[in-house]
Amino acid sequence: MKLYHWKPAPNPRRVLMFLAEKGVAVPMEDVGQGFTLRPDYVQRYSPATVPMLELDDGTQIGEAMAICRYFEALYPETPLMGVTALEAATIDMWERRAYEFGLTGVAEIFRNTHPEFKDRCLPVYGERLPQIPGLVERGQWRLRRFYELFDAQLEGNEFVAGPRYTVADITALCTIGFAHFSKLDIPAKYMNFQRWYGEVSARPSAAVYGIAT
Ligand SMILES: N[C@@H](CCC(=O)N[C@@H](CS)C(=O)NCC(=O)O)C(=O)O
Repeated sequence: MKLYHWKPAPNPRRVLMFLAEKGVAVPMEDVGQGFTLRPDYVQRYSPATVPMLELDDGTQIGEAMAICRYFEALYPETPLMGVTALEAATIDMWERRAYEFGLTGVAEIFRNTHPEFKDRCLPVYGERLPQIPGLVERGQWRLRRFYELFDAQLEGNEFVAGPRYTVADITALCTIGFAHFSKLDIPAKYMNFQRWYGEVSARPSAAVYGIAT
């Protein structure tokens, strides 16, 4: 198998951190080329996104959480997606909120403002998709909601989904890294979020791309 990624993009980082937490090593290839993916990769995998896991029989698994779920089933030791039905549902709920409010919020702001994505506000190849200024405002709203919601959740909870580190922490941390890159750091008033961030960014898994944020 091979895991295709793009340093330091946030979505593949979710999978790399997941594997690091599990202590699982997988062959990998960085298919980034400047601000785009390499043409040979886009041709090989038409959804044209990373991460993507290709199995030895050619099966392609895209979407970060689908790939994580595959590895969770293969390596159930050190569970990161919950064991009981309630744990699994709670972790899934918070992971999706981190993705929907946090990561998607930063992506909307980033891709609709950065000059390198002027005609690619979504990962498209072979067609133009111009930036939409209104999405910047919507992204800012999503991100404000993310900070507010997660700060409240982290009051009295050690980690995002409760007492254990899970994939919900990984998606939230990858969001913060991406937000930091875009100068959209956690507002200082969110003390619970700041406390959590200090702790999870010190874990070895946070350094998968050689960066702690
Ligand atoms: N929903 C996908 C999102 C994947 C995604 O958007 N990945 C970005 C990198 S973070 C990408 O492949 N971008 C390609 C491009 O901008 O051309 C997932 O969860 O894996």
